[in-house]
Amino acid sequence: MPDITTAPTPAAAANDSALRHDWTREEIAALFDLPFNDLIFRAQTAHRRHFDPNEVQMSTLLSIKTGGCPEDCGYCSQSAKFDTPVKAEKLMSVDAVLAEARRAKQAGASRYCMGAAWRNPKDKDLEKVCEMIEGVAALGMETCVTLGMLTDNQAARLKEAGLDYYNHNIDTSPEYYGEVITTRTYQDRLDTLGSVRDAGINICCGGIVGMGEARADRIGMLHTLSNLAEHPESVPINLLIQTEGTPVFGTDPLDSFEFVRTIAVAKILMPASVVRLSAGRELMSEETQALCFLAGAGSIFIGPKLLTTRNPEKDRDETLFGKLGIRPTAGPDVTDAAQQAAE
Ligand code: SAM
Ligand code: DTB
Ligand code: SF4
Repeated sequence: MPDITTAPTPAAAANDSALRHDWTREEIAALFDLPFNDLIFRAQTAHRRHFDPNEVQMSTLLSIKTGGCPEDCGYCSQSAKFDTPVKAEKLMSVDAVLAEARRAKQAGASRYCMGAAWRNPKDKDLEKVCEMIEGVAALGMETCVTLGMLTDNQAARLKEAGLDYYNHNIDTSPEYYGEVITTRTYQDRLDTLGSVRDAGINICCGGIVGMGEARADRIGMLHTLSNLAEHPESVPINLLIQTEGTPVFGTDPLDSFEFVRTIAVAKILMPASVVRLSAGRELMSEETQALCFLAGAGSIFIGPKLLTTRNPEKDRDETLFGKLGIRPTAGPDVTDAAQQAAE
């Protein structure tokens, strides 16, 4: 029997509490290579230093402007470059968005995330999005938007409207990026993240796995994220949802344990960040999702739809959370008067 007080794993786990921004690819590769139990133990230990392990933050997504996007992201159902079942629609009205947000709040979401299929927002459209942000915040929910690339001024305008989080993903490693997207560069994405950070908005930034990339690319993606000057507050790890007509359609599915490993490594590298078990839960077993929570996933999307694809139904999620004893993280408080005015 090994002496567990001197075995390398608990000692290594003790060192995982400090926030580092100088991870090397070799160190990240070594984490991916750990025996599964050692990796999950370290990730869960790191998670418990910063979070209640039985709480999961719950957000709901809405596509406020669907389809017709000029970008060519090879995974996306909303690109105008591919023939997919998703048809282009106009930007939704503020009232319609707020009606959906109220429903999401009643269903238990504490954050409302609004996504638009734009390369970048026009200033006129940004004003409408600002009204949506103000309306959602007045309901007592946190706000998140993902609108494509931003200028410094646009980021400052969103901050002024009270935006809590901006989602903008690097998607994959710098090396694999060009295989998936050609219409904007990795540096474009980092520049937008810089504008969001400078404006004082929390960053939600992660990527997609299961697009045919190698483990080296998952390492490269997490290397970029963990070596940012400040870690993103939220790190969504999306499992590719395959849509017919997109270039990545037909890619071999990623092994579930490799997905769980990606969550665990993200948690060890960025222990104070909330790692989001993002797209792909609809395709996962209860057991895989439970392993993701054990690996340190601290947030999910709830509600039957993501942007254009399905997410697990409420009943299925409630059954799972009941079996696991998972509680939703509480949302922001607003005064009763402000809330009544918004309802
Ligand atoms: N148009 C904006 C942009 O790309 O910056 C915002 C919306 S976009 C749909 C937000 C993110 O969703 C993408 O960066 C990508 O990481 C993720 N995503 C999109 N389609 C996906 C899919 N089929 N499977 C998994 N994740 C996906
Ligand atoms: C993120 O990283 N994942 C979400 C959110 N940010 C905007 C989007 C997932 C989209 C899944 C495919 C769809 O529904 O179209
Ligand atoms: Fe457009 Fe965003 Fe889809 Fe890329 S991921 S095609 S930018 S909607």
